[in-house]
Amino acid sequence: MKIKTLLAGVAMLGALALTATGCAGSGDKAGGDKPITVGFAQTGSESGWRAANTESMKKAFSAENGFDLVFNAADNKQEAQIAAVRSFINQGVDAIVIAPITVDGWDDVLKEAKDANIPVILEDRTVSASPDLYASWVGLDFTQEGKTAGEWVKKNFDGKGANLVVLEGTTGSSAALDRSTGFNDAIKGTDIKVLDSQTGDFTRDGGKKVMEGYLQKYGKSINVLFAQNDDMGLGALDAIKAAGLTPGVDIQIVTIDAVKDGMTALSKGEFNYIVECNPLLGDKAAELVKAVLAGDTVEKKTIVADQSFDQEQAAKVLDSRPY
Ligand code: GZL
Repeated sequence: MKIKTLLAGVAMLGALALTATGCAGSGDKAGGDKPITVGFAQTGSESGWRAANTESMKKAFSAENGFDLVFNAADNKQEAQIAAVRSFINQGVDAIVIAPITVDGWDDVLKEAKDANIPVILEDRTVSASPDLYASWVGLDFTQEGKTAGEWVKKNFDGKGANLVVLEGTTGSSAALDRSTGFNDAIKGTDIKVLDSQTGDFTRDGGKKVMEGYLQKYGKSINVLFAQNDDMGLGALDAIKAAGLTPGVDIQIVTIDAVKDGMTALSKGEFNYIVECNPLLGDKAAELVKAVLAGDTVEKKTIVADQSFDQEQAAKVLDSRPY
């Protein structure tokens, strides 16, 4: 990797060379007493998952851990997020962390960061830009999450002529794209009919509005809902109850995330199955920033493990859940 090669070469030339190449601070910043300034471009505050992820990142990039965090939440708009990254570059931060709202559109600003010799770490979602443009990514296996949800639907509904509706996440996000891929692969070849699939943008309000439309159009013919995050599923609960139907019984619900409110709904029998998506990525992201600034070789990808829960398991673990 360019930065590492540069540092390795310069290290042999001694301190003077370090100053000459502008890497002088890099080594100090990783281990010295000067705080590491990190610009973090968060998607926004669209869901309970995002709140837990933001809390994890702020705790990890704290002053006592040697960081000076510049935080920006982009209100789920990619153009605002790219503008935030550009402002971090102009501020001359030591490193940038991004939770990219969508996969496309990152090449130019990532090139600008590279040209400014500011390493970028991705957390949570991924991008389509070349891996040469960022130092590392830490996140989850969204395809597997979708597959696990699909396997539960197949196990419980194949052979029954069931009708399914889907609440997709933010259009163009790797989380929504990959969950759809994994889910659709899992139900391929079954007699489960997908009546409709629209985005609720990972929000409760979005989930409620789209579910209201589904209920008007398909009514009681809907047997199962796959919501690509808990928050859209929680919004759909309101619509299902307002239609006089019993969630978890008339319409069975599988979601992804396993945040507190989702696990509560699952333990109460309103949801039927949840696939976890671990938001606690801050410590690993902070470890990667320090390693990259120290010139260490880092893994290009780190995938954090997930688990899944049925109603009985949720009731058992609810009080001990970390988020
Ligand atoms: C997944 C994350 C998704 C969550 C949603 O890692 O990107 O975004 O599943 C959140 O709850 O809005």
